[in-house]
Amino acid sequence: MNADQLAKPTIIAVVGASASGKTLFAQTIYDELLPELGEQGISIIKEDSYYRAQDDLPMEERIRTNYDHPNAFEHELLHQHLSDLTAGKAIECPTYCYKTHTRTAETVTINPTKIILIEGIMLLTNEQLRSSFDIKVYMDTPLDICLIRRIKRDTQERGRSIDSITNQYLETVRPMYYQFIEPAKAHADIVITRGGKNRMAIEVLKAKIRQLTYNNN
Ligand code: UZR
Ligand code: MG
Repeated sequence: MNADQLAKPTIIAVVGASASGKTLFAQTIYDELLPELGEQGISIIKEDSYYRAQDDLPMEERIRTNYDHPNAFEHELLHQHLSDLTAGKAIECPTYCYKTHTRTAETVTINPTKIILIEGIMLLTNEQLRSSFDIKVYMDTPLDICLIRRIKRDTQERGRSIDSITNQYLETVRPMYYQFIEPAKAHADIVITRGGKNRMAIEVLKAKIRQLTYNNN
């Protein structure tokens, strides 16, 4: 085994409000570096995949779950999975369905890689998780822009009505943002303005990832 295979991976967390551009930002970096670094070089994980399974709850109760609270996520499992990847073991990542509000039967195998990108709203609220991240990036997108994006996305991709989106927004998304997400900005190393298409921010992260990959620092 060479030094590269023994090297501890670098875990890069991308956090911020719902619909702030986390997925777009992380996915763009992943897509642009994958041809160069290969599947052993870089992987991507969503915190959303770790929303708790709710098969034991009827639909009326699943609808009432506060999905904008740290407890909605199985952070223990995510932490275990990051430890496994760090130890060089593959994981079976759950998949989550926003329409049925629970996990599907499938899992996705993720192999250990030198660079692990992970994105989600509550990643910095958990101390154990926080300490496993090497680079913490916060998407500081204004909340009104996030709301517009969320209305578009959730009607098109997550099967929601405008009424359900706006009710959820006032009841949980907005208050929980101020309670949990915005305060976690203090833990970030890098704060990104203007959302997931901020080209210079993407290039800066890509340059850092290349440096970590080729120079190991
Ligand atoms: P992102 N969410 C749902 O709407 N339904 C679910 O079953 C699980 C999650 C929403 C959640 C949160 N909130 O704001 C958002 N609500 O998904 C997080 N209400 O996902 O970071 O991709 O926007
Ligand atoms: Mg997302």
